[in-house]
Amino acid sequence: MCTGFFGERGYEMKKNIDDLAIFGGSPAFHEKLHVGRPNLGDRKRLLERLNDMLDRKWLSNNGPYVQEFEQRVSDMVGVKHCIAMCNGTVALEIAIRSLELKGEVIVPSFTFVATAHALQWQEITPVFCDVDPKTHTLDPACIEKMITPRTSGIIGVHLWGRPCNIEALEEIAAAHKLKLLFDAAHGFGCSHKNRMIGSFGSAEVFSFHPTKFFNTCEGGAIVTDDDSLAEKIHLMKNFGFSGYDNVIYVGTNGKMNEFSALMGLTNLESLDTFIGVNRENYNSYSYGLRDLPGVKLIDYDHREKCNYQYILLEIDEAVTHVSRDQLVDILREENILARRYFYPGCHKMEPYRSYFPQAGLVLPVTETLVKRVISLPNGTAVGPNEIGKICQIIRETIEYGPEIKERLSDHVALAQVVKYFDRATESETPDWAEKMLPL
Ligand code: T4K
Repeated sequence: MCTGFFGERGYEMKKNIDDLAIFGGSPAFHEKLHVGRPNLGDRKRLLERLNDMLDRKWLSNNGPYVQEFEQRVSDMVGVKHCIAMCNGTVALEIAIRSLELKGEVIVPSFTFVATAHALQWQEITPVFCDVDPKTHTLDPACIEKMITPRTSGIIGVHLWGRPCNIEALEEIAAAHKLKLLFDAAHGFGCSHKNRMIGSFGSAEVFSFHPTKFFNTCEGGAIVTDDDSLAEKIHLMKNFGFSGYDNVIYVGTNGKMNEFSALMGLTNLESLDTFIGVNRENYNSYSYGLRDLPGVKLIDYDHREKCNYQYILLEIDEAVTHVSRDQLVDILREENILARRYFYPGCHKMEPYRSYFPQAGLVLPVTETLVKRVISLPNGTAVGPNEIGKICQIIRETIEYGPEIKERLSDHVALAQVVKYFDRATESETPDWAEKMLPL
């Protein structure tokens, strides 16, 4: 037993390993700390706008708040067109369709499954390509190997808000006459070489889901500088209507409603505050986890604009002894609901797992990352106190890694025995259980 656990470092809550909630201690937090708690702007302004909307009785279909929101976003990103949508997934589907992608499209597997589904939904094959181990975005060196005569485009994902290797992707797309689209679901408020994300490729797609650093309740947008593409997208997101009774295109219902737009306008007014809080939180995590062997905190390029939304760790089990999954279990028991974004990788999800059972062979970096990455709480719902405690639990867990790992395997064995007895009709302890348990 190690007596110095937590107590010596100024936190009263844990004195030894037994005090970890996973071994029966009280959780470090009474309330659950979520990854992806929504950031909310000024409530008074929100309610004023809501009342205005109710008085006006204009709730959807290109209302005044949607128009104002689109103008604000396109000004901020520095593009000619922003077409607001009901969510990021539908925005991706419409962007893909408006660009006339077909056959095969190259995408990372290390992304939220919506990137792949938006293609498959339209019977376009997502061809999974590996990512760069440093940036976690498409590895240009791998893309060329995946191009076939059926390839029509590339979708780069600015994962965690860190830009893809945009110049390399542009070069490959131009050389092979492929369309280039970016899934910028994480990239709102971020820049690349002092140009805002949203202004690259043929078009880019944002998500404004509550788990994003900026939200419109549900929502998304396509941003582009291409006038004819924008016109097509406007038609597609509104059933193909070009004026009353005149349908000139096949379309769907991708419209953003007025409530989402007014929520967006209100949250835009607090954007700098949200970024400031995220940056402070990132610095607190950086300090709390400094020099911790086997634990790497995500790097952001501080010279660029950045939303600092994802507090991502890579856990090298060979050094930490405790695995990523064990760490997630430990934290969850403490009411820190860490997430394994984006486990297990799209290629391991259906239907892709059945379509491409061998895909993992060409995705060695993805396969490693999905086993290492852990996402921690961020945003206005946490501050330095919570982060201090979270870091301390991680630090001590890793410092006492071998001992905790051993205890956890006893724990698993105990759970197996309990399960066995639950099922067994006889009350005898099985031989294997007697050998495994320190009873
Ligand atoms: N491309 C990429 C790269 C994406 O990451 C996403 C979405 C998309 C495309 C598609 O955009 P959208 O169609 O979603 O606009 C979440 C989100 O559902 C998803 O939007 C997001 N990416 C993905 C990264 O995360 P889950 O399964 O993790 O969500 P959930 O419900 O577990 O929520 C996470 C945590 O947030 C929970 O612990 C509770 C908290 N939460 C969540 C909501 C919705 C709240 O506190 N309040 C809330 O209202 O997928």
